[in-house]
Amino acid sequence: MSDTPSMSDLFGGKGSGGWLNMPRAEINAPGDVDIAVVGIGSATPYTAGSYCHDAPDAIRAARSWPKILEQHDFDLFGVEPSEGVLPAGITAADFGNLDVVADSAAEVTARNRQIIRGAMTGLLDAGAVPFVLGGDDSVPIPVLESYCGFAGGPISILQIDAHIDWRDEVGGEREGLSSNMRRASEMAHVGKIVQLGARGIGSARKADVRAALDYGVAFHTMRHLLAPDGIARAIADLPEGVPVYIALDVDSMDPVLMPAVIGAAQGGLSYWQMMQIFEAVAARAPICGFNMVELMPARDVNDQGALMASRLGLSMLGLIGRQRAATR
Ligand SMILES: [Mn+2]
Repeated sequence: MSDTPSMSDLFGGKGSGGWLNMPRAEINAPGDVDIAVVGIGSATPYTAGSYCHDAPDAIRAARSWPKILEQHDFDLFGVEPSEGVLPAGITAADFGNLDVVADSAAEVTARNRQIIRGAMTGLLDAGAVPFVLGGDDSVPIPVLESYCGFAGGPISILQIDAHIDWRDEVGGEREGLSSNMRRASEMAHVGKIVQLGARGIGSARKADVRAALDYGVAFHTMRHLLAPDGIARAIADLPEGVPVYIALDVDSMDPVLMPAVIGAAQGGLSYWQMMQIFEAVAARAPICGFNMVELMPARDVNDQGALMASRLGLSMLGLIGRQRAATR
């Protein structure tokens, strides 16, 4: 650690709570919290390793000083005076990290997915909005499976990612990080899938793009998002009022802004474009879940990636909070 003062040093040291110094809670006793933050370091890593396993704690460490949620946030509220990030009466808690293991052995990953489904189902049954800090991009598969009995009915998915993740399998693994949207498309409770930000070269091949188009995915590639009204047109493809799950891969951002990724693709989203996307979704449909995956702490530079991830999460938290408050 360096001796350079941090924001935490300036504004009251390290909090004793969870991410953003939220109260901590137990996954086995969800209570009636509105927004449930859960760290899920691993689900089904490839044999190359679970390189995002420590991301939830890196995100927590980046921005968690006392009172942070009670300060005024100019990104969410401009100069409209606010009491803090969450509206009065809206609660959020950090449920810590699930007891998953960073190992690609089949029996381990099957247990990881079972643990994840158990935790998510419990939170959804309690009426909370799951807010997942991953983990690699295999984490959303068991999370999305958990919506099969969701009281809100069928869901849409908004994926924000440089990569489309439509591989049927990679090296025989069907539950891995390159297959999440393909697996989601097979779930009976998943309807419209809108995918934003595709660019560059990832694992996708001709047949994968074809399968996604055949399913009816609305693709808005990075190039299209940059066209006039590109973001508004993309979000208009989400069915209005249908609960939407937001699957965010942080490599959707430009690697200059988000260095802590394994799949860096040039020409990505900026911070304010991401804010525009978040605000447009929040105005379009109730957000029934959120995941932020693929932060790779070993690739980070001066905590820049972790700080960005924490900031993006903070914005999403505030928007979900406002949505919940408006429907009370
Ligand atoms: Mn990706």
